[in-house]
Amino acid sequence: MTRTAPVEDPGDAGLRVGPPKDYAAGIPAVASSLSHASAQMGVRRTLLTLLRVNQKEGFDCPGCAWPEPEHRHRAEFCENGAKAVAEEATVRRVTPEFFAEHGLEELAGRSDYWLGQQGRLTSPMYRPAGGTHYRPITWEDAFAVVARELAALDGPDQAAFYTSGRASNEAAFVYQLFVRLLGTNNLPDCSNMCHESSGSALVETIGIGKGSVTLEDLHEADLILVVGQNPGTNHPRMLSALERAKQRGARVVAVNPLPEAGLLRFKNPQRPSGMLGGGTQLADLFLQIRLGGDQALFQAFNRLLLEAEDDAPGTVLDASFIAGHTHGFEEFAGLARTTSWEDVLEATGLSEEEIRAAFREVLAAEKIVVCWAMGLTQHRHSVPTIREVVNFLLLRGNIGRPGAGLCPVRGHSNVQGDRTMGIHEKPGEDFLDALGAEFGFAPPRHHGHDAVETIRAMRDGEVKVFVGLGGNFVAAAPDTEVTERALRACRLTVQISTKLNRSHAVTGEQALILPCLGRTEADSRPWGPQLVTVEDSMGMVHLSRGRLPPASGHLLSEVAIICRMARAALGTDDPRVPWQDFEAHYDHIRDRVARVIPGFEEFNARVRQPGGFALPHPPRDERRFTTATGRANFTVNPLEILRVPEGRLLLQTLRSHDQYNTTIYGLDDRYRGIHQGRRVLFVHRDDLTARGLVDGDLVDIVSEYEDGVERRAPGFRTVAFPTPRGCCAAYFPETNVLVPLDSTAAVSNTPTSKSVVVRLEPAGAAEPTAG
Ligand SMILES: Nc1nc2c(c(=O)[nH]1)N[C@H]1C(S)=C(S)[C@@H](COP(=O)(O)OP(=O)(O)OC[C@H]3O[C@@H](n4cnc5c(=O)[nH]c(N)nc54)[C@H](O)[C@@H]3O)O[C@H]1N2
Ligand SMILES: Nc1nc2c(c(=O)[nH]1)N[C@H]1C(S)=C(S)[C@@H](COP(=O)(O)OP(=O)(O)OC[C@H]3O[C@@H](n4cnc5c(=O)[nH]c(N)nc54)[C@H](O)[C@@H]3O)O[C@H]1N2
Ligand SMILES: [Mo]
Repeated sequence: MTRTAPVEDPGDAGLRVGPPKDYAAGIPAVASSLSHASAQMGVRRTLLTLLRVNQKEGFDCPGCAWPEPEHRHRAEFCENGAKAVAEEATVRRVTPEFFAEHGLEELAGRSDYWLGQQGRLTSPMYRPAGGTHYRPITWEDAFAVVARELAALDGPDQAAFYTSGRASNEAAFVYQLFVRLLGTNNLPDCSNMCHESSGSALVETIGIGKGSVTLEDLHEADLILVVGQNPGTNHPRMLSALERAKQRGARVVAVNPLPEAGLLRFKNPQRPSGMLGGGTQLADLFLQIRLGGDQALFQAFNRLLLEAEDDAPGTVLDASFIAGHTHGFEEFAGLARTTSWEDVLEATGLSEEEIRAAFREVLAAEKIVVCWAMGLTQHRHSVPTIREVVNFLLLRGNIGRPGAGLCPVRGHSNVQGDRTMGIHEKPGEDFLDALGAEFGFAPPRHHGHDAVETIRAMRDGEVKVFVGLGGNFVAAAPDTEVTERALRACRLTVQISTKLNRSHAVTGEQALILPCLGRTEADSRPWGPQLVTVEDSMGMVHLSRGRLPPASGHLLSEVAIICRMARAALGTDDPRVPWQDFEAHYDHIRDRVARVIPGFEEFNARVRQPGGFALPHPPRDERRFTTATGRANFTVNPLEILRVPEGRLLLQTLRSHDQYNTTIYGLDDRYRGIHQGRRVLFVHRDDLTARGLVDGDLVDIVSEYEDGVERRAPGFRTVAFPTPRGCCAAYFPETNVLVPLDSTAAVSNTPTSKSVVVRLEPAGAAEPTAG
């Protein structure tokens, strides 16, 4: 197979900035997905592959966790799903010769874009201590290295096992089993940096950390609030659901600091008329809120609801729901009534009239759904903010009835399933009891490290072996310099991956790359082709079956890699787990899942029914709340206002249209008018002027934090942009260097990637730093 790798890092030399778009999708989206896919796969492979995405006999789209509609269009994929597939089904290859040619030091100096463009990993590779290059290793020897280094630890808590949300249910289940048999709960995962705040707030208030709506609920809603989310780029298929709801008369209110194209208007590429016409106007109202202002906004709504009820008793709140199903109303209402407009206007940056206009939509709606993503979860006060969203829905009984509810929109395609399978550093007692009983062992009960705690532990020499089941921990984690130092301090780092990324270049003393099959590829085992399962954002479990021939004859499935690693580490004569049966036929794994995890009874049979099956969700299904009080909990959350010192800005780090987290597909961000560059900083024109800057100036972004450390991201081009005054935005992972490790959300410990206090300096003003 020939490698057609791009020769050089293109850098930002060709950066062009145009006006932002006010609509998403349409013909440019179809054209973009096909051209990107053809460049990676060729035309024939593109068509054959894309036709299988999310079809009943095909594979689950590795793009995002948005659920499949029941009646699928022949092309139920979107521009960004197509790019995610092309990225995996590419014909480019990273071979042992590649690693002989490119040493670790060189790789560490390459951009994420360049690394990803090299193609699929093909063979297991090993970097011995002190080695400058990776060299080939057999699978058997690779597992022996892992076993040796695990055995050399003082205890199992000196190892950490990361999971990224693409791992299948089957891989996740055997992975956590292996880790707990070793004796640790050190299972950090991408959730810790993503929707952990949602899980924390929801478990406490409704008893389950998952959203309470189905796709049908969205279609039936009267009002959908889309808060802190950019679906046009990150969940494009959600736009079809919003469009459908609108056709039934729903109203949509978007709450976002940025006028994101997909929130404003949508041209549906699945329908010919949608490609050409003006498209559907999606948002009826757009609240351009300050970063971190959402807690105040929902508190204002809650106060207005209580007042409206006072004015017309018995007509606004759902008194019987509140009395019959909730706890803590009086205490909550007491504080809510004292919410001050002055605080609300300061925190949100909105006018009272704008908030009252949105409130009229709220009052007019019988059934309300609130959707949210990273704009709500990655702030210091994210958990109180989401609790306030729950209060808002509880007041009118908008949880557990059709057309209404909570809709945290998940990121990775199986991140929710991985948590269901036990990927959790703080597992529940019931889960551990069931796991221990099934496999005849005593699982560790003490909590393990989450992502941020894992970085600290590696930095401090307390964790010495790091294993990553997918993902790109080095680039996804905050405080890049600290994280890189932490990983370099390990004895061994192991990455189970499909594609080359920064985590292969920044390694421990020894490092292993274990290349695995992707979703699109056929997983042939002695007992026939294997299927895996995933759970979408709305708790539907279904099959995924790859068809393409594997990228290389040396690849193993994730399940096979974990089972063999477990056998090597725990001993081949360990009778507790039939790792070889598990690896040979995944039905054996599913049989065990069925016995350990509630809701998976008859797993093998039910998941083979068309469309799979829905997991139970007590609040949604029967208005049952498995909280400490046995009811849905109203909560009291003192308002937090993010105040920024004089002359500073609040920076949010977000995704461009041409990336999947740390995977950079290309250098355009079409909807925001950016072409051929990524080091851009979106700032309000008046904030530029106030600093003596103009659009196009080159600046360093310097983050300031209470630890006194100054973190610097050099060389960003300013772009005058319609963002609220005092707020700015730039892409991750380039700006992760600015997010302080210790700056995390209360309760969930999620890095505050959406509120970093920064100042701007003319580029190059500071002394150059080493590295
Ligand atoms: N194509 C593509 N799809 C993806 C991904 C990808 O990288 N590429 N990533 C996947 C993953 S893992 C995830 S978690 C999701 C992420 O999906 P999103 O959460 O949509 O991703 P972000 O780019 O982080 O965008 C955050 C949005 O919230 C807004 N925002 C920021 N701060 C605030 C705030 O304080 N209040 C409000 N109201 N809004 C705010 C931003 O302006 C932006 O529109 O997407 C998933 N899908
Ligand atoms: N500053 C800032 N930082 C953030 C965020 C932010 O908004 N701002 N967002 C956070 C969020 S929401 C998330 S979810 C994390 C994402 O963190 P991660 O999930 O760790 O990162 P990804 O970039 O999604 O991982 C991409 C890599 O996964 C591997 N991969 C892809 N498919 C497969 C597969 O099928 N199997 C295996 N084994 N490997 C595969 C490939 O090698 C690829 O390079 O980043 C977080 N970091
Ligand atoms: Mo995520």
